[in-house]
Amino acid sequence: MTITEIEKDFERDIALCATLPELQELRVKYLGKSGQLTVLLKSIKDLPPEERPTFGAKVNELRNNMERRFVARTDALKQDELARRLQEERVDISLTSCPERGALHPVTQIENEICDLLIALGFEVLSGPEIETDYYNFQALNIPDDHPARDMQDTFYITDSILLRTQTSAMQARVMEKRKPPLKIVCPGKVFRSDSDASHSPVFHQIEGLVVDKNITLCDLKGTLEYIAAHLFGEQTKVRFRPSFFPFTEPSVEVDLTCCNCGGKGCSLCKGTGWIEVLGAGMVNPYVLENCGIDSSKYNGYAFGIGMDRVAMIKYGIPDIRLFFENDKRFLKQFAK
Ligand code: 2NM
Repeated sequence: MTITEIEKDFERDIALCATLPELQELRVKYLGKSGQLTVLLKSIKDLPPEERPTFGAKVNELRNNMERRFVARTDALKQDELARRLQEERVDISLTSCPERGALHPVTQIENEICDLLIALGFEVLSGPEIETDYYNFQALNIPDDHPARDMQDTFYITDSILLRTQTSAMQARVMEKRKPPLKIVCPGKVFRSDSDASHSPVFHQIEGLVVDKNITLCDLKGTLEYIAAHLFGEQTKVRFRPSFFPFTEPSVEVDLTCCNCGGKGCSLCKGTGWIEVLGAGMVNPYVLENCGIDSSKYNGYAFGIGMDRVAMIKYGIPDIRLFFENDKRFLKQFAK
């Protein structure tokens, strides 16, 4: 083969060469030990001496040119290979790099607000077990065996004497039994009752306050509730006591606040009355104190219980308590601070 023929073949071959192994084969074909160009170079000895320098120079020129072409083609194929891998092995790191930011549940926000207000008055925040004994949930709190609150319909029983607490005051009975007065405690937490509609959920959140000391009066209770009401619903909020009955308090009161929606004029939220019932309270029944080993001739106290889900419903105009327990992010997001 002549130099020109080899050069023509080489140009065609290298143009068709699409991979690095193919390129390596090509190098062997032309520049290997028995490659076409090598063979040509070896044939130099068969030429007449005067033709050798020109021939040698031409072959060398072709070989140098081939080397340059191999280098250039190798670089190009490596570039193609890199681009292909970058495309194929692409990982979208943006997918998990930015998790959504969480926020406190609206009822947790109310709980924190009320706890902070009471901590400022010197109350201690305590939590107790959600699974309680009949004794602490009912008997110690002066709820007799035949009281309607004990009915199987209202209480989730685990055994005859173990149940899901229906009120956080069960914990307060434990504390009164263990410690000596003065006591100033607040117990927030989940409570359970077998009841379900737009305003009742089988699990809801209560916060109960208890003060036991000497010479406590209903005025102390009212002052504390006015302070909480003013901070939760606004400075202008008024508090009203109506006589009521609870087994664990005597006297007992139901507590109304002026409607935070209309300011007392009357609207659909307060059903035209200007007042909304928000909590129950009273002076701790002396029987309860005695049940817990506190001398009721020396000590007395007040207690109150607030349904925090109800407070959140009133404050934010939420029509159905069950929304708090569905974990629908579209609902919960609205309360993110
Ligand atoms: C209420 C209403 C009235 C209450 C009573 C007690 C205790 F432990 F002293 F007996 N704790 N909480 C109480 C009183 C709770 O909730 C509507």
